[in-house]
Amino acid sequence: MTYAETQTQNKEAEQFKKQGYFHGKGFFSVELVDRLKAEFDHHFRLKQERFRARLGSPDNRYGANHDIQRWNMLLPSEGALLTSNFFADPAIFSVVSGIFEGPFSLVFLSSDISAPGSAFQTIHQDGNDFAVALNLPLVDADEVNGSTQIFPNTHRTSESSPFNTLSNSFSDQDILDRASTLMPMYMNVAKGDYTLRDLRLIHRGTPNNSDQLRPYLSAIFAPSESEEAPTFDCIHQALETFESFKTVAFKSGSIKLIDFANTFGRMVMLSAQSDRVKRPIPKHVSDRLSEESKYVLRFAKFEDEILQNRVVRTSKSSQELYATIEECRRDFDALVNTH
Ligand SMILES: O=C(O)CCC(=O)C(=O)O
Ligand SMILES: [Fe+2]
Repeated sequence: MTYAETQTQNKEAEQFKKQGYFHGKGFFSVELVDRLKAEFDHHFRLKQERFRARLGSPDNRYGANHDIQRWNMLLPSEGALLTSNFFADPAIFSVVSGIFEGPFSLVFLSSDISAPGSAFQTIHQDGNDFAVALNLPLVDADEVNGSTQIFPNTHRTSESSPFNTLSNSFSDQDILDRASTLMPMYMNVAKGDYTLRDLRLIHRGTPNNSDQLRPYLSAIFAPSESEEAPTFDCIHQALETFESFKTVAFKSGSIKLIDFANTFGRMVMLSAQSDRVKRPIPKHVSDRLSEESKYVLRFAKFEDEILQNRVVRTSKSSQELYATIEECRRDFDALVNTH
């Protein structure tokens, strides 16, 4: 990379730090996006069939697995969705590295799909903790099919506070109060664009009034506090618990239980620092990953032992996760009993 290019990417990171987002326009080729979409569509159809076979047609108020007519789907560990290395494209990686200024990892390689009939979401932050979402829209998105609405600058605690990566403590009500004095902006995107968004930035999904799905690929990067992780046995137990919560929650149709289950799943993957434990990365796939991709995926499970053994799996990390599983099981049972 030339010096001039480094400077440009630092500007992108600076813009992100100031505004809480960055919009890269016309970055990926439309051919690549169409190829990713063809694979995505195939996997999403299978996901919906699996969902219905296991849990019945989603007759909860959401009609989907995440929110009203909104789906989340983790991407598979195969095909162009992984081997295109889109999530760690060198130029994007350089911007993301400039934002983190320290170690980070790819915790979720997922997607946000709003289906026709989705509604305005409650205005929210995705969490109080700093993390970065890379979105790659698979279709053009605007006010008709529901691009995401954001409230610029709200990832910082106030207009005058500088960017930092500390967690904030805004409650749901604080977020609504803060947003009520500000103007949101539709982040309209075209195929080939990408966006980066601070997960603390206040935002919401908007209605999809078209007759087509509006899928965004989303890669979520989080700071890596250490290079240690729980054992795979422990993570598997946590993921089994997640599956059992989902079965109970979706069969009950209770939004409270569904939200609890989904939040638990996110927490497990965050503590594992990877969603690629039940989806190990085959050798023929990892052989096609770039150095940047291998770096961000270092907490994933790999068939290739050298790649897999880069992080230390300790009993201390496992014990913390086991304790959380127990606590959440008790909370979940209590919630079930009140229904
Ligand atoms: O898909 C979108 O436009 C935003 C969805 C979102 O913010 C969420 O589900 O947390
Ligand atoms: Fe969100």
